[in-house]
Amino acid sequence: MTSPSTIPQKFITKGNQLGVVAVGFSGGQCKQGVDAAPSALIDAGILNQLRDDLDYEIHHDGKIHNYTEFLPASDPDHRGMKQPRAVSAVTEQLSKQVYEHARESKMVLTLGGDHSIAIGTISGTAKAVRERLGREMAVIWVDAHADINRPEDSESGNIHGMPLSFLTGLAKEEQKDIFGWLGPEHLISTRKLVYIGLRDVDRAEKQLLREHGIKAFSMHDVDKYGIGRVVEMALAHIGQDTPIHLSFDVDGLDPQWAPSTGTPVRGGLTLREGDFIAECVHETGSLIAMDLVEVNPSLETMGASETIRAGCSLVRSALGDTLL
Ligand SMILES: [Mn+2]
Repeated sequence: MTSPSTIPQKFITKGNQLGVVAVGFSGGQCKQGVDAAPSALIDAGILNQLRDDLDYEIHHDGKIHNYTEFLPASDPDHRGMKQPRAVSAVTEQLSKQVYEHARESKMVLTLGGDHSIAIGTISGTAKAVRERLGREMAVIWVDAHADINRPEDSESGNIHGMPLSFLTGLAKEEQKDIFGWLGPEHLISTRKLVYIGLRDVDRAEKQLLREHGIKAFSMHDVDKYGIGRVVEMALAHIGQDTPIHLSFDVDGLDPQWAPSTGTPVRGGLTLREGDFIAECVHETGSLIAMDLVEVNPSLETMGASETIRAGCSLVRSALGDTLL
């Protein structure tokens, strides 16, 4: 059984109020189906559980946003990026939605969608945190992939592999309708970014991580130190005086636990390790927002319900569910 969290919130005054944005968007990659994740997660009862078991007051417009009204008629590749104007337009809208919740000092939960949507979510919370608290926030990025390719470094051109290059300012684009809306208020520092779970990192990404001294705990580190020590080191790097945005790609988990995802990679986190990360981030009292992305219920008939259940568990854990 579950009960409301007893952890005091350090950076949000309305910690029991949860702004929810459901994003049915798959344009940051090429596989259909990841846009169906929010409704699958909601049908599985995630919002009811958060309301009934964890006592959150849910602020959700009841919609699964697919932003069709914002999609451009024509969207040719740019610097190798696929569907750049669509991803830009969608994330710009999402950024405003997340900002509106975060500005009111609520906890924010975004259900994706592919990971390109983090350009919207993180820019929205980063802006709200700057305005409301006058400080920078940190991002914990749990993922098999580093998602920090600059457009020219990407082999696939899929923007879900690039969000962190734009969010850290390592990639820039002058063209107004292709992420030109991102301003300094939307960005995060490479010093405030921490990865957990990496195991499929491109060569150019490895170089970026090294050059910029970005804190990253790969599966090698999880094997070497254990998940307890890894999370401890990740949180120590961030420090206690910094709000945290947790961006959780379900492919951070091993395909054994989350097979229904676009780019599964073997050798990942167990579901317990994933829940443990989420529980520890909640315990800090510093969590202000969470994304759950890349659940794709259409990819595996057998594994879809397993993956959805895993996703629900990660969200509950981050929002205060405990084993005891
Ligand atoms: Mn990702």
